[in-house]
Amino acid sequence: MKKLGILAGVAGLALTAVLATSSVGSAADKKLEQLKAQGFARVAIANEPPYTAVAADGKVSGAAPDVAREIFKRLGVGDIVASISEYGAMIPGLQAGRFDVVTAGLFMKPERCAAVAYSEPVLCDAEAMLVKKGNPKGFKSYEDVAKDTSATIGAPGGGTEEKLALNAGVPRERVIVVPDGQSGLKMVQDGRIDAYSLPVLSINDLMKKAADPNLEVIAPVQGAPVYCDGAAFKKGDEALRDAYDVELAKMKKSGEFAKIIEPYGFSAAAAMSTTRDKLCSAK
Ligand code: 6CS
Repeated sequence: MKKLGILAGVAGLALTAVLATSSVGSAADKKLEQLKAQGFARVAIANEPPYTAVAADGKVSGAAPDVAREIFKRLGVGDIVASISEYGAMIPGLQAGRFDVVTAGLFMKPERCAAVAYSEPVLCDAEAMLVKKGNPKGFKSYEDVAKDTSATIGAPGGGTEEKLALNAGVPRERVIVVPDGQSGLKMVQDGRIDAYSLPVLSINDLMKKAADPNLEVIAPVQGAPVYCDGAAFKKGDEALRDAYDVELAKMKKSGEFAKIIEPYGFSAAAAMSTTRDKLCSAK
């Protein structure tokens, strides 16, 4: 009788394991099936070239959405539909179910890694500042802005540069929230802010399009880390995130990942030289 009891116990465990696996499996399938049925994945972007861009005709491009579009296609999800969001509103929007994923260059940092399920790294970049020609206030770092009690710096609301400036000691009232790149450029041109900070490739894109000889780019901002983003999924959608990572890894291996992001100025090697775990545990 004892043997029978043990056998029944083992069978019970095996059945639980099968049901558990199938329920995890069905969780991934459920979300992915839902996106397949929907025909598209709703992505949050910021419209900050070359990370993300929306043309006058509504066409969405940029390195982050282009990678996402290709991966979702491989997962059987026909396309992506983008909504423009401020960086600080992306994670709350994802958690509220307004987006299926954030593909916007949302840099991985421990506090964000605690709030979302990031993919492996996609786009890496250093930080920059746009200033008047000649860098009249001699900025090299966010600390330099803090030390100059009359200096103001513009940055995206809820963005990394805003956080870096505040953490460097720039008082809240001297960190100006700027809604987009064009506004930041104009505010520097008009002398309403002394610097505007975004990642290097974003500032370079603004500079190239403005072609204004009275502006200068300070890059990289001394003391600021090189960050990498990933696609950010809602906590609970880890199985979908894992499916996304499988395709991302294949594209990194085949060279297709580099083909998409490098024309935008990003380095595939930089993204492949690090991992989500390293970036999410960075001090
Ligand atoms: O992740 C962020 O917060 C930053 N990422 C980009 C691509 N631009 C500015 C933003 O602050």
